[in-house]
Amino acid sequence: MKRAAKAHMALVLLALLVGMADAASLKLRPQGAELTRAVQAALAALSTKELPVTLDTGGGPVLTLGGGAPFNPDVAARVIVVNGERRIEFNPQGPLPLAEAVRAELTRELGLAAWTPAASRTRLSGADLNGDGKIDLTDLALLMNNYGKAGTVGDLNQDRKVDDADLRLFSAQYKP
Ligand SMILES: [Ca+2]
Ligand SMILES: [Ca+2]
Repeated sequence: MKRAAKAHMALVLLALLVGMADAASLKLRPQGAELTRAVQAALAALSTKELPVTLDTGGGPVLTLGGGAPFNPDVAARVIVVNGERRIEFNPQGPLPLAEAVRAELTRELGLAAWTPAASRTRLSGADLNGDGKIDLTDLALLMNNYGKAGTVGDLNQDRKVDDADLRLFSAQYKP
């Protein structure tokens, strides 16, 4: 049997299993209630049942509404580095509503193709193993090649081995 056919069969079998919900947590440190709400609303718009996207304020860039220096009135936000710490400052009088500015900046920060659940799943689930922006049978073939091995390619849950748990995570993200 060809590898793709074998992979496809594995997937069909897996589809019968209950998909294990994964989650992506993003390290961001929004300051203040208004900005925190805007960030949480933005992440909620990325979330799906298969891949909830949650906020982890234990690290990552600091997000502030306003900054230490005056803004160019044309910019919605700017990224600066203070003492080695990355800060994203949003212009309170900027050209975009805060919710839009947050989405635009985080789209760039996270390297998303768009602020959509599909783009977030591709970028954040770890299932796009070859990094080509699609989750497809090529990725499943890579996973199957490493199945049963210790390694990182195909290790979606990062426990340093590639096994059924990773295959279940993959199948939860794969939308043919
Ligand atoms: Ca891929
Ligand atoms: Ca694993």
